[in-house]
Amino acid sequence: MNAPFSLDSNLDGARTQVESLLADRMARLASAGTPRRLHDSIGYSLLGGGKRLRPVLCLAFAEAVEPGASRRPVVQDAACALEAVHTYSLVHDDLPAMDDDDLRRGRPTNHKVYGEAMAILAGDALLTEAFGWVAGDGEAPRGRLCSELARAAGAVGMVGGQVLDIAEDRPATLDYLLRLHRLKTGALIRAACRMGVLAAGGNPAALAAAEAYGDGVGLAFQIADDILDVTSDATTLGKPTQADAAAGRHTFPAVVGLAESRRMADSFVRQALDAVRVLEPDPGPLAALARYSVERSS
Ligand code: GRG
Repeated sequence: MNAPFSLDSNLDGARTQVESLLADRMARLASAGTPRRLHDSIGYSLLGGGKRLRPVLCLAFAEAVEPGASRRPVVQDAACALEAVHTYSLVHDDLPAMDDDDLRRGRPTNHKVYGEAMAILAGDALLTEAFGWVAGDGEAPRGRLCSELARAAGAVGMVGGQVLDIAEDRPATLDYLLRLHRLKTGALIRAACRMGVLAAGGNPAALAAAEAYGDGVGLAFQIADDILDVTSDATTLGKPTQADAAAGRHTFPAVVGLAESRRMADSFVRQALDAVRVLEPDPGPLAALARYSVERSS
C-alpha cells in the first residue's frame, strides 16, 4: 500500500520550486535593464514570502494531467505569472486609496518602503510582465493561457470583484458576497487550476474538474480568510486582525455567523474534493491543497 500523502513535505517542495522560478525571472528583469529602484520594489513584494497557493495549484494541476509536466517552461511561466498578478493585487490593495494598510506578510507594505508612486509602478510592472511571461514565444497554448489570465484578472474577474467590494451601496447579503468573492479572490484561483490543466494539454473533462475544484477552493479560501480575521492574532497572520470590521467590509461571519461560515467552507471543500476525483482517484496533492485552503493558520 502507498504511504499516505504528506502535504507538509510536498508543499514545501513545491514552494521552493516556485521561489526559485520567481528568482530566475527577477534576475532576467535585472539583466534586461530594469531600473534599480523598480527592480527592488518588485522584488520586495514578489520574493517577500506568501503561501504561493496559486502557482502551487497551477503546478499541481499540470502534474495531475501529466506527471513531469510541471518542468515544462509553459507551465512554469503560467505559475509565475499567476503569482505576479496576485502580488500586484496585494501591492495595489494596500495603497492609501484602497485599504491603506501598513503591514503585509509581517513586513511594512510596499508603499511604506518605496513610496506610493513606486508601489503603483511596481504593481503595473508585475501585471505587465506576467503577460509577457505567459505569452513567451507565442507557441500554443500560450495565447489561450493569456486569455484565461486576462479574464481572471480583469473587469469580470479580480478587478471587477474589488469594485463590488468597495461599492458604497453594497448589500450585506450572502448572494452578493458569493458573487463578489467568486470574482475578487475566486477568479485567479480558478484560473490557476485551469491554466495548469491547459498548459499541460489536459482534456475538457480535466478542465471542467479544475473549474469546479477552483470554485470550491476559491470560496473556501475566502471564507477561511474572513474567519481568520476575527479569530486569529496579528503575529500569526502577519497583518492586522479585525481589519474587515474596521474597514466596514461585509464578511461571511458578519453576514451568516461564524458557525454557518465554517459549515459553508467545509461544504465548498467537499465540492472541490468531489470534482477532482477524475484527476486524482486516490487523495493526493490536490485533495490536500483543498483541505489546506481552510485548515491554514495564515
Ligand atoms: C487592487 C486590482 C486590485 C485587486 C485587489 C485580491 C485582492 C483584490 C485583494 C487582496 C485583499 C484580500 C486580503 C483578499 C482576501 C483573500 C486574499 C486574496 C488574501 C491574500 O491572499 P493570500 O492569503 O496571500 O494567498 P499570500 O500572502 O499568502 O500570498
